[in-house]
Amino acid sequence: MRIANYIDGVFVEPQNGRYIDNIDPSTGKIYGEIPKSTEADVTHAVGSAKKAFPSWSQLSASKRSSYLLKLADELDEKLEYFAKAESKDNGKPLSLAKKVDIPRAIDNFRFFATAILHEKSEIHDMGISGFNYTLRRPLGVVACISPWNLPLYLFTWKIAPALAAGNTVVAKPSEITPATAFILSELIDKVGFPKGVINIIHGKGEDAGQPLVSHSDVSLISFTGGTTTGEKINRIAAANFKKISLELGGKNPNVIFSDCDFDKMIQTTVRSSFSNQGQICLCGSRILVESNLYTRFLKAFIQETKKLKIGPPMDPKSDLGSIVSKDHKEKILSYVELAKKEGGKVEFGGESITLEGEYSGGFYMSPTIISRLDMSCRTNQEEIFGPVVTVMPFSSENEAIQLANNSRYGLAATVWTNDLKKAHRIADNIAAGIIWINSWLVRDLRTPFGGVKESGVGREGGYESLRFFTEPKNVYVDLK
Ligand code: TXE
Repeated sequence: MRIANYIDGVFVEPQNGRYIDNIDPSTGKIYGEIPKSTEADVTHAVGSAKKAFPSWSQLSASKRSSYLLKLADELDEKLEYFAKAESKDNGKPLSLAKKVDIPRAIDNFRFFATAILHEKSEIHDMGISGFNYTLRRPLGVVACISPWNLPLYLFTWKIAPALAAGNTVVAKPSEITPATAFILSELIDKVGFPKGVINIIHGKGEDAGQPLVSHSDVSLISFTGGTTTGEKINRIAAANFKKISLELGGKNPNVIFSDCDFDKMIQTTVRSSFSNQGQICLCGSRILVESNLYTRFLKAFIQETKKLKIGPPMDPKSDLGSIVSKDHKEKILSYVELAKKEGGKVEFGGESITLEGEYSGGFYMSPTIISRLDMSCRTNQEEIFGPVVTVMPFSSENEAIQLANNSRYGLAATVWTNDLKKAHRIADNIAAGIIWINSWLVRDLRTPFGGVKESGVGREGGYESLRFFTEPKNVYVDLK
């Protein structure tokens, strides 16, 4: 697969003619080429988005909606094809891509395509003296930068509301997983979006992402990725007064009380720990268990984790596929070594796994459970972003809250208890943007999504997204 940039409605090579290898993580082999775009390509893309902005922003909401709905229908028809491409590019089980990633990308388009049909303006009435009305207008050219863990899911989570609100877009998917954004650009072309409304640039963060977020004609940045990258981008945005939303890392607590529904909790905790090989910013990586349940929990959790099958992503029997890249697998395994040095006990897993035959060069590892660490160690403070969890006991509600909040991150948390009052109390006291009580990863696209502390700035989702991708303008009319 030779990937091309999509700029001004045309598939183009990077101007320097250079490419980087695209690696299939399930085999470790090169299977395609990705443009190594630079500032010249970004300038071209931003210029085309700028040219397209006046007419796109002036189209009626229903016209913009119909383009997005057509795109959703096209994607729906090719769900299987996109799921296979996602699984090959990322290493995630095909079953997950079919059930979660691609359906959610379709939903993103449908949700925002229809949400804009119901938008209305606000009026603040001042009686007989006058009134205010508030217009919400698109900003212009916006930059959408997405990561590799949920490639099309997060790419569309940004471009759908940006386009629906009337902005034109330059989007950069992760260079580690560019395939589905590329084949989406083929569908965008087929649907016939006006030229320049959506431009997709491929390449590395420093070569293509940085010039994009720095460009003076880009007025808004929506970014999901690592906290260090987010900090760098935030500095650029601040110096240039750009509107910004940052969805960054997490080190989410999963707080389990002994009065919970044990079977449901165990099944869900296995998923919240190891889905997508633990490479979801919402995974619960610090498991806190009430001490009177600790031994029973650990035994059952290990028993259920043992049942997970690690295998080729395309195999329907695989629960875990491969880690996204060699570098990332090495990073995860280095944290397992660190955990041992910090006094942790590997209760299960912690190993690199080599499959047979054509998959022998793939990046596989076992789901890993570590105990006996305290909250202050690096293993419990730094985002590992892999199939590695720690398990710790707590003896009171207050201690659970303290441990949960002992983190520089604050994205999500899960609470397991059948005591309704306690559940609400804990939800209120944990510093995080998203709390699930007796569940995990239930997503309603209308709800605000994002984190506190080093997990990010701002919220996206539902009307939060439509507000983020527009600028309010208040107009006062004097009647006196
Ligand atoms: O992410 P990066 P990486 C975490 C996770 C992971 C770590 C690093 O802990 O180990 O981040 O992952 C683009 N200007 N998460 O290195 O670099 C880049 O090309 C503009 C959590 O893969 O943040 C890609 O498109 N753009 C996370 C995107 O930023 C830049 C998901 C994300 O890449 C850039 C992924 C720059 N200077 C990783 N540098 C989550 N919260 O979901 C890079 N990029």
